[in-house]
Amino acid sequence: MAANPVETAVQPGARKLIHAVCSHDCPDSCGVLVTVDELTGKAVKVQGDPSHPVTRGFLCGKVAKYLDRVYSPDRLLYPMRRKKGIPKGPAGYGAVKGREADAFERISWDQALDEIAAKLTKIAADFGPESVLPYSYAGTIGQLGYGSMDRRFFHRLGASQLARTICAEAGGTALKAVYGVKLGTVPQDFVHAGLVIAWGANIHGNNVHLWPFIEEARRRGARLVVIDPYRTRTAALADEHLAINPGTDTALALGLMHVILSIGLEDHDYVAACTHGFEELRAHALKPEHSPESVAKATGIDAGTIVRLARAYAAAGRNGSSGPAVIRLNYGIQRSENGGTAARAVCMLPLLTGAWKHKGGGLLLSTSGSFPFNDKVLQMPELMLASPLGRAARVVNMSQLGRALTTLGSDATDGPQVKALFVYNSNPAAVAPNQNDVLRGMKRDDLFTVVHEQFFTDTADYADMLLPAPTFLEVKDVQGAYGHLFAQVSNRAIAPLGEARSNVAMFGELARRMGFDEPCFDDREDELIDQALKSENPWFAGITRERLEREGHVPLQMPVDANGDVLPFSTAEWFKTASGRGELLPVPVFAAPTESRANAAKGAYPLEFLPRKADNYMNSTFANIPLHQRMEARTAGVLEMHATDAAAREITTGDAVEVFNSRGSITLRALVNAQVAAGVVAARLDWNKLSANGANVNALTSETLTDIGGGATFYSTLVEVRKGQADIR
Ligand SMILES: Nc1nc2c(c(=O)[nH]1)N[C@H]1C(S)=C(S)[C@@H](COP(=O)(O)OP(=O)(O)OC[C@H]3O[C@@H](n4cnc5c(=O)[nH]c(N)nc54)[C@H](O)[C@@H]3O)O[C@H]1N2
Ligand SMILES: Nc1nc2c(c(=O)[nH]1)N[C@H]1C(S)=C(S)[C@@H](COP(=O)(O)OP(=O)(O)OC[C@H]3O[C@@H](n4cnc5c(=O)[nH]c(N)nc54)[C@H](O)[C@@H]3O)O[C@H]1N2
Ligand code: SF4
Ligand SMILES: [Mo]
Repeated sequence: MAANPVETAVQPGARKLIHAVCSHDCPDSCGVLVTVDELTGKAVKVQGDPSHPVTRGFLCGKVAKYLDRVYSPDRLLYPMRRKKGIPKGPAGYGAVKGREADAFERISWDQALDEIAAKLTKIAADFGPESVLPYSYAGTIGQLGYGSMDRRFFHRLGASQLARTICAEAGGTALKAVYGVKLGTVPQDFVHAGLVIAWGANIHGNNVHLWPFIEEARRRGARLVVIDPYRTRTAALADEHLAINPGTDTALALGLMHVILSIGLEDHDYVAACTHGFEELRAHALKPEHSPESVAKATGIDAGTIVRLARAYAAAGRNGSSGPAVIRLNYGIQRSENGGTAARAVCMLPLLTGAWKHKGGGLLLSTSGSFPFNDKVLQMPELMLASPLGRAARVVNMSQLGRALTTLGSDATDGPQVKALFVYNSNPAAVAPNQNDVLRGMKRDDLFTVVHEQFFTDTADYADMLLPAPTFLEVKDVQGAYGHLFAQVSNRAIAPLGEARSNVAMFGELARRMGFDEPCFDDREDELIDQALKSENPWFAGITRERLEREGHVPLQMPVDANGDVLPFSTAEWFKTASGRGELLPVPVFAAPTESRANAAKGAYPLEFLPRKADNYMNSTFANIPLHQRMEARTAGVLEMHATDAAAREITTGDAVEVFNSRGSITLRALVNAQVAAGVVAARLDWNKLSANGANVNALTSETLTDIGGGATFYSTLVEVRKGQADIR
């Protein structure tokens, strides 16, 4: 239809407001209002949606200045191919920041897609389709961008499947083992709590939209207790900080149970109605090895404190004067060798006290199970049967990428060697554990690597083919959340920059070049959103694309009690376990991580290392943005250590230090402070190429997997530290 020039003429200065959703890997999934200049089509402002009950009109420090990222001069804007003869890795451009493009030549999308299709077709024919490995995580958590057309593509190809374990699998599996479903306390209801325990949860840094509800609860008299080996911003602002020894949370949870059960503070009626295995758990928890005195030895928290916390926890919500106890458990607890068991043990605590019965009580790890998105229709795993494999493809664990790229295929039983790596939504060169093996694998000349990215990340340095990706302002998507209960549509606010193409469009077009002729590869955003929302589950009743487009965010239709409140696990109907109850079996057994001081105190690497997330970055995202670097300056490139450990090594603040173990070595600058206890040291995740010797904290972490869920064990890492020779930047 011809445009009417009168209607489409735009007045200078005219603005429109578009509702989008922050797609970063954060529990808060904020509603974002984007102001767009209609004449230029440029976004001029982002703000938190004031009408969203959890966003409440503000954004975190990382996203408040988002236009710095969207319009960064460093954005990847065109497809590029590695120049012939240029080696992979930062050496390819002389490792000079800003010279990355020198290693590549610009090509058209047509050329790029044709070449990638030809390469993947040949590799699949020569080595079997499982020699292609997709690698993606949560660059975007929009349903479509995270996993829809990409999965269809790789399923139809017969590529290896990726087990996406790197973040939340141990804890998520643990939560489901106890409750059968990933649900938790409604975040807005935290205002009614009388005791908030942040357990392995850096709320102020990683989940800031929960904070105002906790502050409100504290104004009404609640206490905040933080259980974290590191003195986070959250811990510094709390009423009490318990600096637990890393990896000992199972012991603490059992110690709390010991006190509660020995005094008989459990809620008998709730336990009888809603749990399974109580008598076994009770007998186990009451063993002497779980007494406060024994637990104090393992955890480093004194016995009196354990008794006090247990009593306060059990009493909360019962005496009428204060609100109930709520635990904000987060994934920090499960990045440890026995982290799955630890999460399971903590998840059992509110089952003993019946905290779930009260508004604002219970536990929140993730609410993602509340969103019945139709992943099966979005991802179509049945396409694997239409692939040349004709069966389900092998599964490769993303937390062992180094192994996958360097040793997989050497044994006839584990399938072909990985010959093609297709990376999107992720920066594995920086975020995957055991980095030296990862990079050794990525350097392989016989590995064909495609990277779909917004920036020249550490992973882009190893690409054969680089494709430009959009930010969330540039694509339409639908999103749930793992920290609230609102479904949202994210509208496209601005046209993609340069030649950026969304994950959906890119994989759809690549499928055509590969000759995949199923109609599903024609689906685009609106069709996929409709499919995602098509659900029999009543919690999605009345939630349609049109409604989300109109209203921005819509609350899930969750069951409510007589007062209209959503109280998960307040009654037995909520549990989705095999027993139909809160599952207390098998009883959680404490074992200190193999790689911890408890087992290696006199070994070569005596210090426990916390390779942490930065408060002002999102994993490795934002690490290259100058504004964020300035916000993070105090701790970037720094090793935080206790005075005792520093003195023993003749180290003082400002010294260059080498942090090392059998896997690798990095250079940092010492900061002697009280953020960690003696025996523990901490540093931040950054880009390798922005770090002093071109390697970040993951040069030290291992590919050991968690006890449950096959997750990564970043926080079970032993190191030694010595004063460095060289002066560093
Ligand atoms: N600013 C910012 N926000 C983020 C992210 C980010 O990188 N930066 N990342 C996002 C992502 S991907 C995720 S998964 C979430 C994660 O959010 P969180 O689960 O809060 O993540 P972590 O920071 O890994 O861990 C939380 C805390 O656990 C502590 N911890 C480490 N080991 C142990 C232990 O053995 N026991 C106990 N009790 N605590 C321990 C750490 O010191 C840390 O302060 O945050 C999201 N939000
Ligand atoms: N040492 C240590 N390592 C860790 C952690 C830790 O705490 N310590 N945390 C772990 C955890 S919890 C997680 S979740 C992982 C996170 O690992 P990743 O998911 O790899 O996270 P990011 O580093 O944020 O990288 C995401 C990349 O996706 C890109 N991206 C964003 N949107 C899109 C898009 O629409 N399309 C495409 N193609 N790309 C896009 C971004 O530019 C960014 O470079 O890291 C893990 N690694
Ligand atoms: S990163 Fe989290 S807190 Fe920040 S804007 Fe995005 S969803 Fe909100
Ligand atoms: Mo994560």
